[in-house]
Amino acid sequence: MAIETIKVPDIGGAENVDVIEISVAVGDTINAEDSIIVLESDKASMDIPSPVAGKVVKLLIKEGDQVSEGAPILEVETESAGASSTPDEPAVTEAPAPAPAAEKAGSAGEINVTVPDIGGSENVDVIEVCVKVGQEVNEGDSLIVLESDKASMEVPAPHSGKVVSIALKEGDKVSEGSDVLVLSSEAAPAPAEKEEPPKAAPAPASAGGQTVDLKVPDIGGAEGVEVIEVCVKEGDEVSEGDSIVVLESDKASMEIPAEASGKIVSLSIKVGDKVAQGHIIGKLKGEGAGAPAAEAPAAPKTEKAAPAQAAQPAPALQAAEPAPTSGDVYAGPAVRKLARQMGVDLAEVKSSGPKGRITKDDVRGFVKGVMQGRGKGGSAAPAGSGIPAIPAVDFAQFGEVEMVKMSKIKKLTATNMSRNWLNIPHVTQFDDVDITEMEAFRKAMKADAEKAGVRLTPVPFLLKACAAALKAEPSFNVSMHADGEHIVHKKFINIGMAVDTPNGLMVPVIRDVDKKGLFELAEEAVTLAKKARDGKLLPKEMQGGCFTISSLGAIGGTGFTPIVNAPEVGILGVSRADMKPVWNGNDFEPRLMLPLCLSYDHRAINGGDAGRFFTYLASVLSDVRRLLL
Ligand code: CAO
Repeated sequence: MAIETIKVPDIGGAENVDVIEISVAVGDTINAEDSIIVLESDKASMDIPSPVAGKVVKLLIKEGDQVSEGAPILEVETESAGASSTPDEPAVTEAPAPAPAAEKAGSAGEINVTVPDIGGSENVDVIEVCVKVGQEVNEGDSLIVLESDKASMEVPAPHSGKVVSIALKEGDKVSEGSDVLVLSSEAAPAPAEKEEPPKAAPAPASAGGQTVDLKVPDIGGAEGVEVIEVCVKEGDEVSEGDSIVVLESDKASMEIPAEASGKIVSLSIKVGDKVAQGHIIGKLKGEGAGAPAAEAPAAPKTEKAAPAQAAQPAPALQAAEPAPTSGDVYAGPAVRKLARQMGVDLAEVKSSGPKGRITKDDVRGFVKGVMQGRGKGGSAAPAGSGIPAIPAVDFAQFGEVEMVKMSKIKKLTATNMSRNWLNIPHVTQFDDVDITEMEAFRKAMKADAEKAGVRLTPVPFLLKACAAALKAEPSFNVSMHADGEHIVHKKFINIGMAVDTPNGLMVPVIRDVDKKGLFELAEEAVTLAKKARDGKLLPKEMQGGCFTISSLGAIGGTGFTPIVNAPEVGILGVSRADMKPVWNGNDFEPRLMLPLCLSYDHRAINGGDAGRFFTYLASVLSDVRRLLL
């Protein structure tokens, strides 16, 4: 056992760098290369990895401290005195520049593409293979994506050609020189001349009181790069190095810093513009008097570039990150990796770190929030669904308002409706069904029904007809299994009936509809509807439905699009029957037409099934004698 003091490694000469996150606590067991703290300069944020494995016994700094190379960070109890506490190699290195994949001559017309210089990183994970054998690629197309614990980077094709074979797969570990793939090319170039990392554009360190153009510096030859954020506005005072705009290509995002201190006189680009090297961003009036100062390098910094080489842009970084929907996403590599592992879009995460930086805890908190929100309900779309929330409005500003608390049932209905609407790809089909004969029969049977103590409305007929259609077209009597891989076919026919109650919508379920007569169904429908309105339904009386009928016939309307009552896959909406002139081949005849709308879950049911179900249902309602067949 030995106690090692871990110190801040070479961080590119940066001094008094803020400690913005301590990633470990006393008592934690850490592995070599685990991130222990996050530092942030004005140019970059960087995870400092532990050079040794062991148990953290003492923290020697706290968040908010400022540190330079050599500052003690923490003490680790290790198995034995081993690695130097201040590694020779800088612990934080710049992620590699976007050098195209290296290439070696293979057989005639074929080039063996290898991993280029990736900043000395070794055994870097291949997290994505972007091409397939046989695929034509253009020079610069991404071949693979690599990810170390410090950065993710795309390896672009060194020239155009066809992928002949691929030498690696996702999950492999590679270093500089590892074989990537073989590329055939009619004009295979001579062995690659490795591209130099893009040079910083010369720029005046001070404009010396003069008005100078702010230009996009050398951004590695990238063209048509999108401006995703303009960080300043006209009249702003900026210091040399302050970010003016953020650019994002499909391979990297990079901040363009001010080349000198001064005042922004004008801006000539806006978010969404596409730019390339030399594009004029705006004009800057320099501080003080005098001629422009001597040329000094100024270059974009990437979000992940470590200060050790921050003056060199590395636009190949970040490609594997989920593309932020906002240029404001501000997070270190370890946080980005965690977010990617958890499938979190950082643009949706609320930051709590200094200067709006997203921390690991923010990502974890976001995931926790999403998980806790699941099943809890609420009428809004779940966090993380990507659906923007409906903004809160103070309606009192427009006139008098009254706040009424939603009943439990209304809240539950809101949750279920949102869930079903968002989860189910709905299709709604409409038809007008001739129920002239059915209505005549119903009226004829009314007296008998009353003698039997029941009220015969159209609903029992609809129940009976739907049961027959579910039997004839069993594709509607199913549910999607939660595993997403099975369909559950039901051998029973229970039908739910939407009931409008003062407390909200309730759906009691009538069991074994296919085995019951019209009077029995009428009686049960009335009893359950009354129980629903009196708030006396038992949970079991609302469970086990295979299909739902939502009748607005007594209320009115000519059609609507009912929402499927998951896990059922179909619902019949019934509107008000009306006398309509129907062409019988010779004349228009007055017929009682019932407008029906059938919504179904298109994951489980296809249009053909729905057409057959609906046609059968219509035939039964048009001629109820068919129910006897
Ligand atoms: N067209 C014309 N008249 C109709 C009709 C239709 N489609 N459906 C019912 N009627 C008539 C009935 O025949 C009855 O008249 P008679 O007494 O002369 O026979 C009258 O309207 C009243 O019927 P009812 O509402 O008492 O009974 P019902 O069986 O038609 O409906 C129930 C029962 C529980 C379905 C209904 O009361 C109800 O709550 N409907 C609302 C359902 C709902 O809210 N759906 C929307 C859910 S999604 O938001």
